[in-house]
Amino acid sequence: MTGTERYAEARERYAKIGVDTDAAIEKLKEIPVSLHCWQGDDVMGFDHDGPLTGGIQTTGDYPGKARTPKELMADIDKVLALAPGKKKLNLHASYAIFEDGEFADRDKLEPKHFKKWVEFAKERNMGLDFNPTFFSHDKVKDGLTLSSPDEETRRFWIGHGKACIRISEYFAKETGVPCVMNIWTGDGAKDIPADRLGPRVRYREAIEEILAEPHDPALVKPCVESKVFGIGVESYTVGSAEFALSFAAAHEGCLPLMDNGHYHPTEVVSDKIPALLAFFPEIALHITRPVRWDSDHVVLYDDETREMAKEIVRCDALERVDMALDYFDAGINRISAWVVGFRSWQKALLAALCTPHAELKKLQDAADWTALMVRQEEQKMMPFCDVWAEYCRRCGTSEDGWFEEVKRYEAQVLAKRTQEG
Ligand code: RNT
Ligand code: ZN
Repeated sequence: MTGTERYAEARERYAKIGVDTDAAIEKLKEIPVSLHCWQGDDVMGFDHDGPLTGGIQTTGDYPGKARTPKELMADIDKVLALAPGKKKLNLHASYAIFEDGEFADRDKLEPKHFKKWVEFAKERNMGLDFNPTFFSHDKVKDGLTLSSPDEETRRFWIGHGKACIRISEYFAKETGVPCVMNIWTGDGAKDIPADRLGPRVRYREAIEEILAEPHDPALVKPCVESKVFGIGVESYTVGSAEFALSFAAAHEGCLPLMDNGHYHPTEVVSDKIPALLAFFPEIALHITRPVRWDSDHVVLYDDETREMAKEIVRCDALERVDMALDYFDAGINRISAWVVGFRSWQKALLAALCTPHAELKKLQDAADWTALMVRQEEQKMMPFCDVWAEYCRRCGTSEDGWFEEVKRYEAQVLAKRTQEG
Protein backbone atom coordinates (compact mmCIF):
# COMPACT_ATOMS: atom_id res chain seq x y z
CA MET A 1 0.00 0.00 0.00
CA THR A 2 1.25 3.50 -0.74
CA GLY A 3 1.21 6.25 1.85
CA THR A 4 -1.69 7.89 0.06
CA GLU A 5 -3.71 4.68 0.19
CA ARG A 6 -2.93 4.22 3.85
CA TYR A 7 -4.09 7.77 4.49
CA ALA A 8 -7.34 7.20 2.60
CA GLU A 9 -8.05 4.23 4.87
CA ALA A 10 -7.18 6.16 8.00
CA ARG A 11 -9.37 9.07 6.91
CA GLU A 12 -12.33 6.70 6.65
CA ARG A 13 -11.76 5.24 10.08
CA TYR A 14 -11.54 8.69 11.62
CA ALA A 15 -14.66 9.80 9.73
CA LYS A 16 -16.54 7.01 11.49
CA ILE A 17 -15.81 8.56 14.87
CA GLY A 18 -16.73 12.01 13.59
CA VAL A 19 -13.25 13.36 12.86
CA ASP A 20 -12.40 15.14 9.59
CA THR A 21 -8.67 14.51 9.18
CA ASP A 22 -8.36 16.75 6.12
CA ALA A 23 -9.72 19.64 8.13
CA ALA A 24 -7.34 18.80 10.99
CA ILE A 25 -4.36 18.85 8.62
CA GLU A 26 -5.37 22.12 6.98
CA LYS A 27 -5.98 23.75 10.35
CA LEU A 28 -2.61 22.79 11.77
CA LYS A 29 -0.81 24.11 8.69
CA GLU A 30 -1.99 27.62 9.63
CA ILE A 31 -1.03 27.60 13.32
CA PRO A 32 2.40 29.09 14.05
CA VAL A 33 4.74 27.61 16.65
CA SER A 34 7.74 29.65 17.71
CA LEU A 35 11.10 27.99 17.09
CA HIS A 36 13.76 29.04 19.61
CA CYS A 37 17.05 30.14 18.07
CA TRP A 38 18.95 29.18 21.24
CA GLN A 39 18.95 25.38 20.75
CA GLY A 40 21.61 25.91 18.08
CA ASP A 41 24.40 27.29 20.27
CA ASP A 42 23.58 26.29 23.86
CA VAL A 43 22.03 29.71 24.68
CA MET A 44 25.34 31.52 24.10
CA GLY A 45 24.32 34.35 21.74
CA PHE A 46 26.74 36.76 20.10
CA ASP A 47 27.14 39.68 22.49
CA HIS A 48 29.50 38.23 25.08
CA ASP A 49 32.38 35.77 25.37
CA GLY A 50 31.67 34.43 28.82
CA PRO A 51 29.73 31.33 29.82
CA LEU A 52 25.98 30.94 30.24
CA THR A 53 25.11 32.23 33.72
CA GLY A 54 22.05 33.37 35.63
CA GLY A 55 20.02 30.39 36.82
CA ILE A 56 19.98 28.38 33.61
CA GLN A 57 22.42 25.82 32.39
CA THR A 58 23.07 23.53 29.45
CA THR A 59 24.83 20.21 29.83
CA GLY A 60 26.85 18.28 27.26
CA ASP A 61 29.47 19.17 24.70
CA TYR A 62 28.32 17.54 21.48
CA PRO A 63 30.47 18.88 18.66
CA GLY A 64 29.34 21.26 15.94
CA LYS A 65 27.49 24.06 17.67
CA ALA A 66 26.91 27.28 15.74
CA ARG A 67 29.52 29.94 16.49
CA THR A 68 28.42 32.79 14.26
CA PRO A 69 25.15 34.29 12.98
CA LYS A 70 25.88 32.75 9.60
CA GLU A 71 26.27 29.26 11.06
CA LEU A 72 23.20 29.61 13.25
CA MET A 73 21.10 30.78 10.33
CA ALA A 74 22.31 27.89 8.18
CA ASP A 75 21.35 25.45 10.96
CA ILE A 76 17.94 27.05 11.38
CA ASP A 77 17.39 26.69 7.65
CA LYS A 78 18.07 22.96 7.96
CA VAL A 79 15.51 22.72 10.74
CA LEU A 80 12.91 24.70 8.78
CA ALA A 81 13.28 22.27 5.88
CA LEU A 82 12.96 19.15 8.04
CA ALA A 83 10.25 20.18 10.49
CA PRO A 84 6.74 20.37 9.00
CA GLY A 85 4.43 23.20 10.01
CA LYS A 86 4.17 26.95 10.27
CA LYS A 87 6.88 28.68 12.26
CA LYS A 88 7.77 31.91 13.95
CA LEU A 89 11.38 32.48 14.97
CA ASN A 90 12.08 33.24 18.62
CA LEU A 91 15.13 35.41 19.29
CA HIS A 92 16.93 36.51 22.44
CA ALA A 93 18.44 39.97 22.73
CA SER A 94 21.87 38.37 23.16
CA TYR A 95 21.65 37.32 19.49
CA ALA A 96 22.12 40.91 18.29
CA ILE A 97 24.34 41.05 15.22
CA PHE A 98 27.01 43.76 15.33
CA GLU A 99 28.80 44.77 12.19
CA ASP A 100 32.15 46.41 11.49
CA GLY A 101 33.45 46.28 15.05
CA GLU A 102 30.43 48.15 16.38
CA PHE A 103 29.02 47.15 19.80
CA ALA A 104 26.04 48.23 21.90
CA ASP A 105 25.41 47.13 25.46
CA ARG A 106 22.02 45.60 26.26
CA ASP A 107 20.43 48.89 27.38
CA LYS A 108 21.50 50.54 24.12
CA LEU A 109 20.31 47.90 21.66
CA GLU A 110 18.50 49.18 18.61
CA PRO A 111 16.41 47.69 15.83
CA LYS A 112 19.38 47.94 13.46
CA HIS A 113 21.22 45.31 15.48
CA PHE A 114 18.54 42.82 14.44
CA LYS A 115 18.22 43.87 10.82
CA LYS A 116 19.82 40.67 9.57
CA TRP A 117 17.33 38.58 11.55
CA VAL A 118 14.45 40.58 10.13
CA GLU A 119 15.74 39.97 6.61
CA PHE A 120 16.11 36.29 7.43
CA ALA A 121 12.55 36.05 8.78
CA LYS A 122 10.99 38.03 5.94
CA GLU A 123 12.69 35.94 3.28
CA ARG A 124 11.21 32.87 4.93
CA ASN A 125 7.80 34.39 5.55
CA MET A 126 8.04 34.04 9.33
CA GLY A 127 7.01 36.26 12.19
CA LEU A 128 9.47 36.99 15.01
CA ASP A 129 9.17 36.71 18.79
CA PHE A 130 11.59 38.30 21.21
CA ASN A 131 13.13 37.97 24.67
CA PRO A 132 15.16 40.50 26.59
CA THR A 133 18.26 38.71 27.94
CA PHE A 134 18.56 39.26 31.69
CA PHE A 135 21.40 36.75 32.14
CA SER A 136 24.98 36.02 31.01
CA HIS A 137 26.07 39.62 31.62
CA ASP A 138 28.29 41.40 34.15
CA LYS A 139 25.51 43.80 35.15
CA VAL A 140 23.68 40.91 36.85
CA LYS A 141 24.53 41.95 40.42
CA ASP A 142 24.47 39.36 43.18
CA GLY A 143 22.16 37.27 41.02
CA LEU A 144 19.66 40.11 40.56
CA THR A 145 18.56 42.33 37.69
CA LEU A 146 15.14 44.04 37.72
CA SER A 147 14.66 43.34 41.43
CA SER A 148 18.10 44.50 42.54
CA PRO A 149 18.23 46.95 45.47
CA ASP A 150 21.01 48.71 43.55
CA GLU A 151 19.49 51.59 41.62
CA GLU A 152 22.09 51.61 38.86
CA THR A 153 21.68 47.89 38.23
CA ARG A 154 17.93 48.16 38.11
CA ARG A 155 18.07 51.17 35.77
CA PHE A 156 20.37 49.31 33.38
CA TRP A 157 18.01 46.36 33.12
CA ILE A 158 14.89 48.52 32.84
CA GLY A 159 16.69 50.27 29.98
CA HIS A 160 17.25 46.88 28.41
CA GLY A 161 13.59 45.94 28.72
CA LYS A 162 12.51 49.21 27.12
CA ALA A 163 14.97 48.77 24.25
CA CYS A 164 13.47 45.32 23.70
CA ILE A 165 9.94 46.73 23.49
CA ARG A 166 11.11 49.05 20.71
CA ILE A 167 12.83 46.19 18.92
CA SER A 168 9.73 43.99 19.28
CA GLU A 169 7.59 46.66 17.68
CA TYR A 170 10.08 46.96 14.84
CA PHE A 171 9.85 43.17 14.34
CA ALA A 172 6.06 43.30 14.18
CA LYS A 173 6.01 46.22 11.77
CA GLU A 174 8.58 44.63 9.47
CA THR A 175 7.11 41.13 9.39
CA GLY A 176 3.45 42.11 9.66
CA VAL A 177 3.06 39.60 12.49
CA PRO A 178 2.60 40.60 16.17
CA CYS A 179 5.67 39.97 18.34
CA VAL A 180 5.40 38.12 21.64
CA MET A 181 7.98 39.60 24.03
CA ASN A 182 8.73 37.49 27.05
CA ILE A 183 10.24 38.77 30.28
CA TRP A 184 12.09 36.16 32.30
CA THR A 185 14.81 36.80 34.84
CA GLY A 186 16.66 34.36 37.08
CA ASP A 187 16.42 36.81 40.00
CA GLY A 188 16.39 34.99 43.31
CA ALA A 189 18.46 33.69 46.17
CA LYS A 190 20.53 30.59 46.82
CA ASP A 191 19.80 30.61 50.51
CA ILE A 192 16.97 31.61 52.80
CA PRO A 193 16.17 35.30 52.25
CA ALA A 194 15.32 37.83 54.95
CA ASP A 195 13.05 39.84 52.66
CA ARG A 196 10.77 38.19 50.12
CA LEU A 197 8.51 41.17 49.52
CA GLY A 198 11.02 43.95 48.80
CA PRO A 199 12.50 42.30 45.67
CA ARG A 200 9.02 41.47 44.40
CA VAL A 201 7.80 45.05 44.77
CA ARG A 202 10.91 46.29 42.95
CA TYR A 203 10.37 43.66 40.29
CA ARG A 204 6.75 44.70 39.82
CA GLU A 205 7.68 48.37 39.52
CA ALA A 206 10.52 47.61 37.12
CA ILE A 207 8.31 45.58 34.78
CA GLU A 208 5.68 48.33 34.96
CA GLU A 209 8.32 50.81 33.83
CA ILE A 210 9.33 48.56 30.95
CA LEU A 211 5.72 48.17 29.84
CA ALA A 212 5.26 51.93 30.01
CA GLU A 213 7.58 52.22 27.01
CA PRO A 214 5.21 53.39 24.26
CA HIS A 215 4.07 50.53 22.04
CA ASP A 216 1.08 49.39 20.06
CA PRO A 217 -0.57 46.53 21.97
CA ALA A 218 -1.76 45.05 18.69
CA LEU A 219 1.89 44.67 17.66
CA VAL A 220 3.78 43.88 20.86
CA LYS A 221 2.50 41.30 23.32
CA PRO A 222 4.52 41.40 26.52
CA CYS A 223 4.53 38.29 28.75
CA VAL A 224 5.87 37.50 32.20
CA GLU A 225 7.32 34.01 32.71
CA SER A 226 7.39 32.47 36.18
CA LYS A 227 9.79 29.95 37.62
CA VAL A 228 10.06 27.81 40.72
CA PHE A 229 13.84 27.71 41.19
CA GLY A 230 17.12 27.70 39.28
CA ILE A 231 20.63 26.34 39.67
CA GLY A 232 22.30 28.50 42.33
CA VAL A 233 18.91 30.08 43.04
CA GLU A 234 17.32 27.26 45.01
CA SER A 235 15.68 29.00 47.93
CA TYR A 236 13.78 31.94 46.51
CA THR A 237 12.60 33.05 43.06
CA VAL A 238 11.37 36.61 42.76
CA GLY A 239 9.21 35.91 39.68
CA SER A 240 7.34 32.97 41.19
CA ALA A 241 4.14 31.49 39.76
CA GLU A 242 1.90 33.63 41.96
CA PHE A 243 3.90 36.74 41.15
CA ALA A 244 3.75 36.29 37.38
CA LEU A 245 0.11 35.30 37.33
CA SER A 246 -0.93 38.20 39.55
CA PHE A 247 1.16 40.62 37.51
CA ALA A 248 -0.47 39.55 34.26
CA ALA A 249 -3.94 39.63 35.82
CA ALA A 250 -3.36 43.14 37.12
CA HIS A 251 -1.89 44.58 33.89
CA GLU A 252 -4.03 44.59 30.81
CA GLY A 253 -2.19 43.51 27.71
CA CYS A 254 0.40 41.51 29.65
CA LEU A 255 0.15 37.75 29.15
CA PRO A 256 1.07 35.09 31.68
CA LEU A 257 3.67 32.71 30.25
CA MET A 258 3.86 29.18 31.62
CA ASP A 259 6.98 27.11 30.98
CA ASN A 260 6.15 23.50 31.79
CA GLY A 261 9.61 23.06 33.30
CA HIS A 262 8.91 25.68 35.93
CA TYR A 263 6.62 23.90 38.35
CA HIS A 264 6.96 21.24 41.00
CA PRO A 265 7.33 17.82 39.38
CA THR A 266 3.80 16.64 40.24
CA GLU A 267 2.14 19.78 38.85
CA VAL A 268 1.00 19.68 35.23
CA VAL A 269 0.65 22.63 32.90
CA SER A 270 -2.04 20.78 30.92
CA ASP A 271 -4.37 21.39 33.86
CA LYS A 272 -3.26 25.01 34.26
CA ILE A 273 -4.02 25.91 30.61
CA PRO A 274 -7.84 25.73 30.95
CA ALA A 275 -7.65 27.36 34.39
CA LEU A 276 -5.96 30.40 32.86
CA LEU A 277 -8.16 30.39 29.76
CA ALA A 278 -11.14 30.85 32.03
CA PHE A 279 -9.78 34.33 32.82
CA PHE A 280 -7.24 35.50 30.23
CA PRO A 281 -8.13 36.23 26.60
CA GLU A 282 -4.63 35.14 25.59
CA ILE A 283 -1.81 33.20 27.26
CA ALA A 284 1.68 32.07 26.27
CA LEU A 285 3.58 28.81 26.70
CA HIS A 286 7.17 27.60 26.76
CA ILE A 287 7.10 23.96 25.82
CA THR A 288 9.92 21.85 27.19
CA ARG A 289 10.53 18.47 28.85
CA PRO A 290 11.64 18.72 32.45
CA VAL A 291 13.31 15.58 33.76
CA ARG A 292 13.18 15.70 37.57
CA TRP A 293 13.89 19.45 37.49
CA ASP A 294 13.85 22.24 34.90
CA SER A 295 16.30 20.24 32.81
CA ASP A 296 15.13 21.49 29.40
CA HIS A 297 15.36 18.11 27.63
CA VAL A 298 14.06 17.83 24.05
CA VAL A 299 10.24 17.75 23.78
CA LEU A 300 8.94 14.25 23.00
CA TYR A 301 5.57 12.91 21.94
CA ASP A 302 4.85 11.86 25.50
CA ASP A 303 1.75 11.84 27.67
CA GLU A 304 1.98 15.31 29.16
CA THR A 305 2.96 16.91 25.83
CA ARG A 306 -0.12 15.31 24.26
CA GLU A 307 -2.28 16.39 27.17
CA MET A 308 -1.17 20.03 26.85
CA ALA A 309 -1.96 20.04 23.12
CA LYS A 310 -5.31 18.41 23.81
CA GLU A 311 -6.27 21.14 26.26
CA ILE A 312 -5.43 23.90 23.81
CA VAL A 313 -7.44 22.25 21.04
CA ARG A 314 -10.46 21.24 23.08
CA CYS A 315 -10.68 24.68 24.65
CA ASP A 316 -10.79 25.91 21.05
CA ALA A 317 -7.83 28.10 21.96
CA LEU A 318 -5.31 27.60 19.15
CA GLU A 319 -5.62 31.32 18.41
CA ARG A 320 -5.45 32.28 22.08
CA VAL A 321 -2.26 30.45 23.07
CA ASP A 322 1.13 31.67 21.87
CA MET A 323 3.17 28.48 21.66
CA ALA A 324 6.95 28.54 21.80
CA LEU A 325 9.52 25.79 22.26
CA ASP A 326 12.13 26.24 24.97
CA TYR A 327 14.74 23.54 25.49
CA PHE A 328 18.47 23.27 24.98
CA ASP A 329 20.27 19.97 24.92
CA ALA A 330 24.01 20.32 24.29
CA GLY A 331 24.61 16.57 24.54
CA ILE A 332 23.17 15.44 21.21
CA ASN A 333 23.15 16.66 17.62
CA ARG A 334 21.50 20.07 17.97
CA ILE A 335 19.71 20.02 14.61
CA SER A 336 18.20 16.67 15.50
CA ALA A 337 17.19 18.02 18.92
CA TRP A 338 15.43 20.95 17.28
CA VAL A 339 13.64 18.77 14.71
CA VAL A 340 12.53 16.08 17.18
CA GLY A 341 11.11 18.69 19.54
CA PHE A 342 9.32 20.65 16.84
CA ARG A 343 7.89 17.47 15.30
CA SER A 344 6.77 16.19 18.70
CA TRP A 345 4.70 19.30 19.37
CA GLN A 346 3.26 19.19 15.83
CA LYS A 347 2.30 15.54 16.36
CA ALA A 348 0.66 16.38 19.67
CA LEU A 349 -1.36 19.19 18.07
CA LEU A 350 -2.40 17.06 15.11
CA ALA A 351 -3.41 14.16 17.35
CA ALA A 352 -5.47 16.59 19.43
CA LEU A 353 -7.14 17.89 16.27
CA CYS A 354 -8.00 14.28 15.37
CA THR A 355 -9.89 13.66 18.61
CA PRO A 356 -13.71 13.84 18.77
CA HIS A 357 -13.76 16.27 21.69
CA ALA A 358 -17.43 17.21 21.43
CA GLU A 359 -18.48 13.56 21.72
CA LEU A 360 -16.17 12.94 24.65
CA LYS A 361 -17.40 16.04 26.47
CA LYS A 362 -20.96 14.81 26.10
CA LEU A 363 -20.02 11.59 27.86
CA GLN A 364 -18.48 13.57 30.71
CA ASP A 365 -21.54 15.80 31.06
CA ALA A 366 -23.75 12.72 31.11
CA ALA A 367 -21.49 11.35 33.85
CA ASP A 368 -20.89 8.29 31.68
CA TRP A 369 -17.37 7.79 32.93
CA THR A 370 -17.38 4.15 31.84
CA ALA A 371 -17.92 4.97 28.16
CA LEU A 372 -15.57 7.94 28.41
CA MET A 373 -12.75 5.71 29.56
CA VAL A 374 -13.41 3.18 26.81
CA ARG A 375 -13.61 5.82 24.07
CA GLN A 376 -10.47 7.59 25.24
CA GLU A 377 -8.57 4.30 25.25
CA GLU A 378 -9.85 3.43 21.77
CA GLN A 379 -8.59 6.78 20.54
CA LYS A 380 -5.03 5.71 21.33
CA MET A 381 -5.23 2.86 18.81
CA MET A 382 -6.42 4.96 15.87
CA PRO A 383 -4.10 4.96 12.81
CA PHE A 384 -2.65 8.34 13.64
CA CYS A 385 0.72 7.59 12.05
CA ASP A 386 -0.91 7.61 8.60
CA VAL A 387 -2.44 11.02 9.21
CA TRP A 388 0.90 12.32 10.44
CA ALA A 389 2.63 11.01 7.32
CA GLU A 390 0.05 12.76 5.15
CA TYR A 391 0.54 15.99 7.09
CA CYS A 392 4.30 15.80 6.50
CA ARG A 393 3.73 15.20 2.77
CA ARG A 394 1.37 18.16 2.50
CA CYS A 395 3.96 20.33 4.24
CA GLY A 396 6.56 19.29 1.69
CA THR A 397 8.58 17.06 4.02
CA SER A 398 8.35 13.39 4.82
CA GLU A 399 7.70 11.49 8.02
CA ASP A 400 10.97 9.63 7.71
CA GLY A 401 14.33 10.19 6.05
CA TRP A 402 14.98 13.47 7.83
CA PHE A 403 17.52 11.97 10.22
CA GLU A 404 19.66 10.72 7.32
CA GLU A 405 19.72 14.31 6.10
CA VAL A 406 20.81 15.51 9.54
CA LYS A 407 23.61 12.93 9.54
CA ARG A 408 24.75 14.13 6.10
CA TYR A 409 24.73 17.74 7.32
CA GLU A 410 26.67 16.70 10.39
CA ALA A 411 29.37 15.03 8.29
CA GLN A 412 29.56 17.80 5.70
CA VAL A 413 29.09 20.92 7.82
CA LEU A 414 28.99 20.44 11.60
CA ALA A 415 32.03 18.15 11.87
CA LYS A 416 34.15 20.67 9.96
CA ARG A 417 33.34 23.39 12.50
CA THR A 418 34.90 21.28 15.21
CA GLN A 419 38.03 20.54 13.15
CA GLU A 420 38.53 24.23 12.47
CA GLY A 421 38.37 24.76 16.25
C1 RNT B 1 14.68 29.79 31.87
C2 RNT B 1 13.46 30.17 31.10
C3 RNT B 1 13.71 31.02 29.89
C4 RNT B 1 14.92 30.59 29.10
C5 RNT B 1 15.06 31.25 27.76
C6 RNT B 1 16.39 31.02 27.16
O1 RNT B 1 14.42 28.93 32.89
O2 RNT B 1 12.77 29.02 30.73
O3 RNT B 1 12.57 31.06 29.12
O4 RNT B 1 14.93 29.21 28.91
O5 RNT B 1 14.76 32.58 27.88
ZN1 ZN C 1 11.14 29.26 29.39
